[in-house]
Amino acid sequence: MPLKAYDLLIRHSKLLGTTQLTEQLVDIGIKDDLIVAIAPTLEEPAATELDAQGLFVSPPFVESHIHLDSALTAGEPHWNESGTLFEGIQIWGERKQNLTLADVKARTLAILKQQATQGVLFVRSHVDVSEPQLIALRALLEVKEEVKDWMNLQVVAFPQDGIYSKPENEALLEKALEFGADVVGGIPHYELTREDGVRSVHRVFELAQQYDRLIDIHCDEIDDEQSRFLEVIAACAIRTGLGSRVTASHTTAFGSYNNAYAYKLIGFLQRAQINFIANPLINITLQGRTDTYPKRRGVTRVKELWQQGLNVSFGHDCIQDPWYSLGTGNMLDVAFMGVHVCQMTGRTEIDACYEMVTSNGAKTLNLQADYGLEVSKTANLIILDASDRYDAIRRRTIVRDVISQGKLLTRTTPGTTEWLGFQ
Ligand code: 17E
Ligand code: FE2
Repeated sequence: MPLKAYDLLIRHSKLLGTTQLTEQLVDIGIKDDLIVAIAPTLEEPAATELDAQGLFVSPPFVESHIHLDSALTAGEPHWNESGTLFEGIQIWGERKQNLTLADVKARTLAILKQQATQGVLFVRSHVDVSEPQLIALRALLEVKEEVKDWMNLQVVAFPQDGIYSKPENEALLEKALEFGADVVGGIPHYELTREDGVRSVHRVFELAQQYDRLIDIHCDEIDDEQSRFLEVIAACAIRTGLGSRVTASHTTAFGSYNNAYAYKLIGFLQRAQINFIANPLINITLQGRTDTYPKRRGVTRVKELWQQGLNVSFGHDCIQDPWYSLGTGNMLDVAFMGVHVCQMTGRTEIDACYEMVTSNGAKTLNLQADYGLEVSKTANLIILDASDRYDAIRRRTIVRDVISQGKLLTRTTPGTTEWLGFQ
C-alpha cells in the first residue's frame, strides 16, 4: 500500500476565528502525532479525513488550576453550609482521613475523561500533601502516567494546612517533590502568622531551585486587605529571576487593596513577570462571605493585570467538592463567569477571556514551546461547534471533536430541539 502523506487530514478549519483575522478556511495535515502542514488546500492523500465544516478549530483548553484529589466529594462527610474557604478546608480535613489509592484514582480519572470530552487536554492539579501517607499524591502521579497518551497532567504539591502549622508538614512537602511532583505549592495566608507566611514563600522558592520545579502558590485567597504575600512572591521572583516559572493563584485580596498600594504593587509585578491565575467560579462564591453590603466580588484585578501585559489565566478550581458543589469541568463556563465577574465585556476583552483558558494557561504551565496550531507542533486540537471565540463563550458550545496527539479521542454530537408549535 502506498504511504499516505497524512494519517489525518482536517478539512475546512477556521483557525483563529476573530473578526479581525482572516476568515479563509484551511486544511490541517497530521502525520503520526505532529501537525505537518497547514494550507488552504492540501492535495496529498490521507488515511483519514475529517470535515470541520468551517467550524472554529482551536488549540485545546488548558485547565491551569484545579484540585482533582477533592473532586466529586461534595457532601462527604457533610455539606459546606457557610460557603467559606475555611469550612471547606475543615470538611476536606475530615474527608481526607478516608482516602484510598483506588478512591482518588477513580475520581481523578472520571474527571479527566469529563474534561477531555470538553476539549481540555492540559491540566495542572494541586494535590494536598499535608496528609501523612501522601495517598492523594501517589494516586495522582500514577494516574498521570496512565493517561499520558491522551492527557498532559501536571501535579502541584500543595500543603493545604500550611507548611509550618504542624511539625511534619515541611518534610511532607519535600517528600512530595522527591516522589515526583512537578510543581511546588504553598498557602502563606493560611500559615499561623504573617512571619510564617513569609518564611513559607521563601521555603517554596528554595525547594523549587533545589529540585528544579515550577512554583504555584495559593496566595492571599482572602478578603483581608492586609494579606500581602503577593509582594513577597514578586520579590523572590525578582531576586531569583524565576519569573515565568512562578504562578500566584487566586490573589483575591488584590481586589481589596487600596489603589495606592495596588498601583505600586503592579510596578513590582511588572518587574517580576510572574503568572496569575484567577478562579472566578469559585471565588465569586467563596469570598465576600463576611461582608454585608456592599459585598465584594473577591476576585483579583484580572483586567488590570491583563492590560499591563501580564500573563493571566482562568482555572475551574473545583468540581463538586467541599468548596464548590457545582461544575462540570467546562472551561467555557469558567471563561463565561470571568467575563462577568471581571467585567471583561469589551469585544477584545471577551477574546482575551478565551485566551485565559487556552494559550495563557499554556504559558503558565510552561508548555508554550509545544502548544498551538503550528507546523511541527504536536497535533492537539479541538473543533468547536462555534464560529469564533466570542460565539463559543456566549453559547458555551459543545466541543465536537477532540484530537489528542494526532488521534481522534472524543466526538460529541449536538442535542437537537424541535419547535412543535402546540401540535
Ligand atoms: N483549597 C484552598 O486553599 N483554596 C481553594 N480555593 C480550594 C482548596 C478549592
Ligand atoms: Fe485552588
